[in-house]
Amino acid sequence: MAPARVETLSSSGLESIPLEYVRPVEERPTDSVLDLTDHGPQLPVIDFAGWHSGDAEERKKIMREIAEASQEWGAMQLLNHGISQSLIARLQAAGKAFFDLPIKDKEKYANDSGSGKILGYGSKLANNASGQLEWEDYYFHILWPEHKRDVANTWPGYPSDYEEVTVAYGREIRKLTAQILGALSLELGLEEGRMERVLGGEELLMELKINYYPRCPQPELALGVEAHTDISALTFLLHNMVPGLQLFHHGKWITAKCIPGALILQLGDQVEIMSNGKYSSGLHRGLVNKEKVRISWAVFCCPPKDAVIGPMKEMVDDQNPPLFPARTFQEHIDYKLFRKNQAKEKATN
Ligand code: AKG
Repeated sequence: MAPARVETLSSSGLESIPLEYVRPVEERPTDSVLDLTDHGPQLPVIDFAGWHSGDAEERKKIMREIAEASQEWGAMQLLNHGISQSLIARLQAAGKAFFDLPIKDKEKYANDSGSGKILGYGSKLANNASGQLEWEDYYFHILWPEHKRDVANTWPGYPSDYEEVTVAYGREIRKLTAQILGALSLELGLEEGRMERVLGGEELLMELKINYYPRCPQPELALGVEAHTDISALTFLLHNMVPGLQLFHHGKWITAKCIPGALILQLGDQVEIMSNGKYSSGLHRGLVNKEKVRISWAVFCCPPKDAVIGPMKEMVDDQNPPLFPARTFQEHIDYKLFRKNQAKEKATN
């Protein structure tokens, strides 16, 4: 049976959310009316403008800032990242136009994640007895490399410029990925191309997930995305300037400020593993709200499924034993799913 779309629930005018969306007490956001005046610690903001300046000192400073944010937060906001604001505006307009379609038109692109067809329009399926769900619908497809994206069968066919703008955005994110991985490698004392090569080089995979979070009548009970670290190496995130992303920092959930023009960069598990814990994979979650639809665009940069990722040999010695086993990326995905299901089973027993 096709899962219920969260958008259908939201637009039905219901006043209380179905039980499957009610999070356990310990997961509920205590700050669902987000306090954006909080003057406490904030996600580091890094101005990338000087990267191409040819000034070696400026480049070193940016690399240092990226490495510090990667150790301390596992996430950062990047300003002047080199992707034009007009391209970003077109990408966002195309994604929004798709989600503005009536649900019956979006259903033509529905995935069937229960039977392993994960690409396309979807909503989370309850994958065990506890049946816990997230307050979002999404669209998920492969963005890169070109020979792995099946545009005709797995991308939205509407609006007409979706493919053109999304391909152009993918090309820009691919360049930025190489630059960030270069900075992270150099800061570990490695050769600039080292991490990118381990992650598959030309075969590095990029997947786009458009997260669509409808208005929620009880945001204090629900989550748009539950707390997790990304399985990817890097994740680049854009949003429609509606707050909701929170990062876990020193025991507290911090709401990322909405900064015009910024791109949020999250480090995922693969970078944490390769660096043997020198960089951290940031724990984060997504909140929803009563007033506004939130949309985010996440590009997950991942190794190919059969690439074996473990701590890089340069990161390991007698004083620094490996903190993680080497696994293929597919094994890592299975391991995380298994652990999550185990935790849920424990919670329901
Ligand atoms: C995810 O898609 O994995 C996210 O964490 C999305 C976060 C957001 O929407 O801000």
